[in-house]
Amino acid sequence: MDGVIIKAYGGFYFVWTRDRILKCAIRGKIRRLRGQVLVGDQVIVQPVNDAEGVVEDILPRSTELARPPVANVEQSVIIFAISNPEPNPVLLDRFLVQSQASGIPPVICFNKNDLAGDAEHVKPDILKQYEKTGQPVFWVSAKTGARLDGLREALKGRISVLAGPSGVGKSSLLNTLQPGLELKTGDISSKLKRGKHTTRHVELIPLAGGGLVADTPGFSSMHLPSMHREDLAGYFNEFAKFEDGCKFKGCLHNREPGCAVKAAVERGDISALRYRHYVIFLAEVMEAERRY
Ligand SMILES: Nc1nc2c(ncn2[C@@H]2O[C@H](COP(=O)(O)OP(=O)(O)O)[C@@H](O)[C@H]2O)c(=O)[nH]1
Ligand SMILES: [Mg+2]
Ligand SMILES: [Zn+2]
Repeated sequence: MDGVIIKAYGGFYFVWTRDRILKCAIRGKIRRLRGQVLVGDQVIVQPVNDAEGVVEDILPRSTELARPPVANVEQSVIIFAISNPEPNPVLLDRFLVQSQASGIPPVICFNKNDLAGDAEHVKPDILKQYEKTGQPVFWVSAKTGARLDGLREALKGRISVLAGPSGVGKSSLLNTLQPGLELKTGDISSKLKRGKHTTRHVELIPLAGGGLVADTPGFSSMHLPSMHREDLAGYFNEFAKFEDGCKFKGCLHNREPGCAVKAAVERGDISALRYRHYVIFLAEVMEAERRY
């Protein structure tokens, strides 16, 4: 039968077969043939009893994420809180670019909407601009469980990774989606104290509604993946419909005259905030190009 590796521990692989989890050894021949085994790998298993089996083969991967190391990820869920901690839109855009550049389509989830009544906390207008980026946006509350249906639907039948800063409620969301899970959650200060020494072993969590989710600290590198300067605009989806109007082919929408993207920003058809982030990232990409 086939399954997905959801955890590696103590030399064993835990394989989810849709109705159970089998603790499996792997044939030495397969390990030699296929190299590193990753969480997310699709495998063929031979059950030896109700709880144990042997991995007979590993199927080819569709994607391979380096950090966190997970195979066959089909979607990232980029989570920010509308407040506490204050959302950082440039970091959100960085996650959006990193995910797309890794070949993984992102969805956006804004958590802690129960705090929306708290005027001093929230800057919802900034976050509302993300409704226009072409990525699905879910406004939820892990605390009250409000409006989780859309997110639950998006997770169904796929392998997803959660990404987002510490304290935005990634683990809380999974606990709410999957009662009984009881992942550790906590306040931000205690997390910072625990620091970088916590082991980052990756694990996929099977959801009752269908789907597998990795609760990870997110893309741990803040650097943009290496890319050509011309590629960056492709990760700002709402630029696409204006690009044909640029005077120069290969326009970087930066200092070129006759740029239709900049004109759209001036008219307010493209968010000025998003455009500013594009210009920041463009400088980074060009700087990296110079170094290599
Ligand atoms: N008010 C509110 N607090 C939340 C919500 N979700 C999580 N929290 C709190 O935010 C803190 C961090 O949550 P946690 O799930 O550990 O965040 P993670 O670091 O992203 O996994 C905890 O104190 C949670 O109780 C929410 O929807 N509303
Ligand atoms: Mg967590
Ligand atoms: Zn242009």
